[in-house]
Amino acid sequence: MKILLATLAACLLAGCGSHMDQTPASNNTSEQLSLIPYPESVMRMPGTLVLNKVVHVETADGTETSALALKRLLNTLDITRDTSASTQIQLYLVDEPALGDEGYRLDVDQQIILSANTDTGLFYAVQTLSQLLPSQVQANYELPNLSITDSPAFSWRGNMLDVARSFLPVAYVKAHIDRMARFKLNRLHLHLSDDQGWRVEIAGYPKLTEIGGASAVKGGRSGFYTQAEIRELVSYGQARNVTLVPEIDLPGHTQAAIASYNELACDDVTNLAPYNGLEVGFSKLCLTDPDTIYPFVQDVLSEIVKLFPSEYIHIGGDEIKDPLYPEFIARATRMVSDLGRTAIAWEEGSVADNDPDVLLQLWNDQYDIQPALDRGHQLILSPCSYSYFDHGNYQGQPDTYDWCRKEGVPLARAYQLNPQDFEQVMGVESAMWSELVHSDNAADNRLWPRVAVTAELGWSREDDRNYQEFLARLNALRPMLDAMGIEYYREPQLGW
Ligand code: TNX
Repeated sequence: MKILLATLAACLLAGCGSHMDQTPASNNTSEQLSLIPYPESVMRMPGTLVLNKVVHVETADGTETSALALKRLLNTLDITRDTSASTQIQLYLVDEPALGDEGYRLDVDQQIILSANTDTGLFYAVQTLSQLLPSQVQANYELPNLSITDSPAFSWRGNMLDVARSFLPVAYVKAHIDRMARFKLNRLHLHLSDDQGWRVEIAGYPKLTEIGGASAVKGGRSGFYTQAEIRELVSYGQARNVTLVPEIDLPGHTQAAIASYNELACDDVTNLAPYNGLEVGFSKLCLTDPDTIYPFVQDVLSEIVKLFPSEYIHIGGDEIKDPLYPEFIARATRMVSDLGRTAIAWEEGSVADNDPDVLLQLWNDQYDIQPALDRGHQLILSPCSYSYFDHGNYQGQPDTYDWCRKEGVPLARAYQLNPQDFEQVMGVESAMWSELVHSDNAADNRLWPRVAVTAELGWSREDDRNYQEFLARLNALRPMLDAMGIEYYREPQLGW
């Protein structure tokens, strides 16, 4: 119905000849636009718009983020702005409930018209436009006449960087935010603490970064983000509609905190040293000493919410066995809600008595999450055999894990995750753990091109997804990845 109405509207706007080619997303490969994620509805009209190097841009009030994104796009293509130019690019705020908070329409005809209910929607229209245009400066640009109406399947379209095992510098995180935004991803989950390192400055506990920030997994990078750097990253993300979601992993995976403040461990714990190994599941805050650990957790979370405006704060909760674990998780998730936010916990946290608005992040394919669904929890899907990008791009890739799937997680496998098979889904998130990923180039290799899969799973509907077409579109976007400086894995299925 929506498509029909859109067709009618486009007929009225464009004049409706028998030659009008309404191309549904998935049945005509040669006609597909090279877009990832693939939009909800694409109509191609005959003809093209030739975009000279001068355009007239008109923006409405309240479109600052998208207008800035458009400006950056035009700058990279050497397109200048002049109010007397014949080609116009217009950014409109409209009131069309069907587009939701993030949807948009992009019409290319005599002019280029971007419409959305929100600045965010317009930002995504600009990203679509950027994928339709080449990545390199040309003498002029040609766009097919079209009308795209688009909105995401899921509100949570995420990627996780483990900066705790091996640190990633501010410049890398910024580049990653830019790359995510190009694919309409909107949640960057930062795994900020683990056994091997503590990566965020906490003013009340300076040793967390003096000691905990100085260690890393063997061969990896140490370091931490100052609070000023975190603020800088948060606002960099805001300007690109990427929310930074902090994770402080509790109460396990805490050796770096324990090495910094020994009193966080129980008295009988003898290993209080910084850790640079690969084991998981050996450290924990002393759950029988609530007077010590809860004030610490409270103070840290209080500072975290001041730094990160994200509605959701991740408290970890993975891989620990302790009789007091459920009580800890319930207290920690409640602390987050008392701070005015909502907690996320890894799937194991579902054993605790949490409020049903707590989000659960599923990571073991086989985990029985049904009881938590029955209590009303929503899920972030990160099942490891599809979404763990520390696993190989191919079986046996050096410096990759294969504990979850011995064949690794090739591009095709990642694409097979069908979020629509699950219930109560907030969205999808791929994860790059960094025990074995120690440099920017290695991170690029593990993340790309697989993150493009996450983008399509999070945005496009099941009917609009087709792996062969995805490959063709991704291949066409290779120059864009190159222009962004991505040292991607040269995937043989793409002929790279
Ligand atoms: C499991 S997934 C972990 C991480 C490791 C990862 C390696 C999860 C919540 N915990 O601590 O880094 O496996 O693939």
